Order: sequence, then C-alpha cells, then structure tokens
Amino acid sequence: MKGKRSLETRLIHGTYDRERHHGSLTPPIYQTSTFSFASAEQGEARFAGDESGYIYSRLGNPTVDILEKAIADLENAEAGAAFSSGMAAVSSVLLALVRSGDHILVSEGVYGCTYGFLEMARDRYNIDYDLIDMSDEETVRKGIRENTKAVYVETPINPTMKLIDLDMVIRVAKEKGVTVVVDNTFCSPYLQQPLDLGADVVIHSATKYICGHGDVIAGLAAGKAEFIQEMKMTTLKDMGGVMAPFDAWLLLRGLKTLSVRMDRHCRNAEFLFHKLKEHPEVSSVVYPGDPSSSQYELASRQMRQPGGLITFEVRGGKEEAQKVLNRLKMAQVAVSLGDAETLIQHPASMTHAVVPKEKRMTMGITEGMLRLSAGLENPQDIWEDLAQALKQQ
Ligand code: LCS
Repeated sequence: MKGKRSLETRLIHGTYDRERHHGSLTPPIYQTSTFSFASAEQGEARFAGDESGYIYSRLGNPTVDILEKAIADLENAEAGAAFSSGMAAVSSVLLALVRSGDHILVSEGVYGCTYGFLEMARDRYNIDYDLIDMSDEETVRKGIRENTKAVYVETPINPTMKLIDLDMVIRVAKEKGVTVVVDNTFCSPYLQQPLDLGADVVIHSATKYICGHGDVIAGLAAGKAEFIQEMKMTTLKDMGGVMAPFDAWLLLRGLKTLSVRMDRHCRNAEFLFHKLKEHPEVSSVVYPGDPSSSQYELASRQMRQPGGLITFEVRGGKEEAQKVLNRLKMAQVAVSLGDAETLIQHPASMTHAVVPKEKRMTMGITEGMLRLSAGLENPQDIWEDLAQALKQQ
C-alpha cells in the first residue's frame, strides 16, 4: 500500500500510539473485565452508542484494540477483530456471512476442526457446504450456487500443502458477487496478503506464526470495517469467543519478531526439504518451494517465501510413520505449528482424525503422511534428529 512503511517496520512500530499510554514503549495490559462509568447517563450513552468508550471487555478492551488495529494494518484491511482461538475466528466469520439455507464453497482440504465445524453447521443449522478441488477455474465457477454466500479457502492447505490460486478463485467469486474468506494461518501476513488480491476477509489461527512461541491459543480476522463491525456486534459479542488482554499483549510481542522468525523458519524448511527429498525412506515431499513441483510458479507469484511447513510421506504407511515419530529425540511430536521448536505430527491420526478416512483420501491425507513445522533451531541439528529417526527403518 502506498505511503505505508515496509511490513518489517510496521510489525515493530505498527499503529500503537505511545503518546496515549504515557510513552510506554510496549502496550499496557488492561487486565480488566469492566469499565466504570462517570454517571448513569454516561453508561446509558455508551450502551446507546451515542458516546464512544469502553463498557465491558467482551465488547472491547484497549489492549485487544491495539492488536486488532495491528492486524488490520498488516493485512492492509480497514478493520480487525480478535478471538479466543482460530476456530472462534473461523466460526464467527462464517456464521456472520450465512443464514440457514445458505451454502459455502470450500477448498478440498481444510484444517480438521474447520471441517468439523462445517459438518456441524450442515447437520444442525441447515448451512450447506461443498468441498471442491479449486485447481480448475470451471469447477470453481460451477461450484458457486444461487445460495452460495462465501467461498472459503486455505492456501497452503493444512496438511497437504497444496496451493490454491487466489487470483483465479477471487476473480471467479467476484463475477458472482460472492464473499471470499482466506485462512492465512500457514503464511502469516508476512508471506501472503490475500486482501491485496481482492479477498474480503482474512483469518488467522494466531496460535501459530503470529504468536510464535507456543504459549497462546488465539484467532484474528481482518476485512472491511462494515463487515468486521457487524461481526463484532453479533457472532463475536454474542457467541463470546473474545480474546483475553494478556493474550493480546503476548501476540503484540510476537508480531515484533514475525519477519525475522519467518525468514528463519523458511530457511530451515528449505534446508530440510532438500535433505528429505534425497532420503531413501521418504517416498514424497510436498513443499511450496520445490522447483520441480507444478505448484512452484504459483508459490513464487503468491507467496513471498515458501513457508516453514513440509509434508512428507514415509515408506511403510502409518506404522512406519509412527515409528519415525517415536524415535525423534529433539523435534517434538505435537500438533500446532509456527513455534520455535520443530513440531511434527501425523495428520491422519491427529489434526485430521475427525475427517472420515474416505474424505481424508480425497483430500490427499494419506496414512504415511507426516507434517513438519520447521522450528528455529540450527537446521543441521534438526536434520540429524530426523535422519536418525528415518534411518533405522
Ligand atoms: N485454521 C488453520 C489453517 C489451522 O491450522 C488451525 C489450527 C485453525 C484454523 C484453528 O486454530 P486454533 O483454534 O487451533 O487456534 N491448526 C492446528 C494444527 O494444524 N495443529 O494443531 C492446531
């Protein structure tokens, strides 16, 4: 965006106004549930919306506001919203967009609990959805129905690392006037900026790269001010998945180092990709930075760097994949991603266990697949650990 400082600088200086907070270098934590009114009339005016000001921390909190302004700035959005988890962001955004009888078109492959939410919404609340392969323009066009209110996309997809061409999907959705929601968790605003490509809403599980230290569960969304405000006053306020002030503070701290952490995550992932690709016990590796892959051109166009995640297939299926996990000495066998520690998990039995096996197969989640989130350790140390775990098969 014109006139703005570079993203690396905005991650640090951002939109936080120190003068309003006694010059405090870091944002203060307003650890309060409620705000006192000077008078009964002031309370009435605040509730009526005739006077701006805080009321109750589920409706707004100054520390959380600082973070919401930061994510809006980083995603080049008009406004941002903070949630108690990434799933609170996913569910609050989608429920604010649809009504009973509506339809959501979804990329074939999403995080397991997003799939679980969509199933629940269909079974209990009459909100239909289709998972489709979004690699083909005509399939996307045909997938949009009269009652489609949102196109929901993850790219790269968790855990298969398949990419979706945002430019194409957004263009087709716009032809039909449908809102596009992009889950940008795997990239963070540092690697990919879907709103600049025309998407309407961007979502993050801020638990991941934005936090970066494995100590917070949180979600963020950014988009047009009108939509964000409407969501805040409905699904966010009334379902109540709001972020705690201390968590907002930890995320504001995490944001300052996002660019340096991401550079290192990406560098480590690239190093590990080359090693894994050559390893005889590894039958396939999916990584957006693989120059021999058909996704490479799209990755180079859409993402600033290929990211910190790699998915690979171990020869011998689930049994062998589990053996590899059990032999690791440093990398942690854990779900989540984007932390300082290298994390590795078995999607079929962990993050995507909720997805029925035949659906998992259509999504490309095989029994021998492992997903690795490259940490910030020395890459050679990570590889030595992985290599000793793979070698003994
Ligand atoms: N969207 C994506 C792409 C995710 O990967 C996750 C969590 C969520 C949304 C939900 O965020 P949360 O509520 O957990 O903050 N993904 C996880 C994963 O791959 N392993 O553990 C959690």
